Amino acid sequence: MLSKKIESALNGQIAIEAMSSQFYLAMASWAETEGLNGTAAFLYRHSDEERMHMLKLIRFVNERGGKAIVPALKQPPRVFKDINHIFNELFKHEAHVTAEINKVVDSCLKEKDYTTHNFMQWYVSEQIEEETLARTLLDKLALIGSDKGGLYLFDRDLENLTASENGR
Ligand code: OFO
Repeated sequence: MLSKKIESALNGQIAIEAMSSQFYLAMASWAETEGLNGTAAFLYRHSDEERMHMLKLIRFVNERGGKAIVPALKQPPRVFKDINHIFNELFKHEAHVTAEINKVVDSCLKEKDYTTHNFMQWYVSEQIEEETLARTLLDKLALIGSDKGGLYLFDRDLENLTASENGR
């Protein structure tokens, strides 16, 4: 059975995952309208993954005797400056998510809720992967600078990466 404190921490995390999904969906849609099809495919997939993170939490809260709260959705930004802006925002957002996940993990230890602590480890490893990927993409973009050919290849690489992940 979840304590009220952990239930509310997990509901907070549900809202964060929902917000992440919306945020990346807005980025995906913007990228699609800019002709960045690989970037759009990558971000649509990322948005779906965040929704999956949210669902996993909802199911866990309910299974452990709590009540999951489906959060209201905030309007994400409609316009992004360029592809660098997108990946900078994505990286910053993931770092924020990691900090929030760490807070939940910390509360689990304080409350001696080892079951939820164990469940949250999946999110901890997921964040390591996501932050590393975002950092790698930012590094690549820094190398490319304003080179149009480089950007074209970057976008195509993201298309291939997403196609291979989807085929998994
Ligand atoms: Fe990328 O954030 Fe979910 O956990």
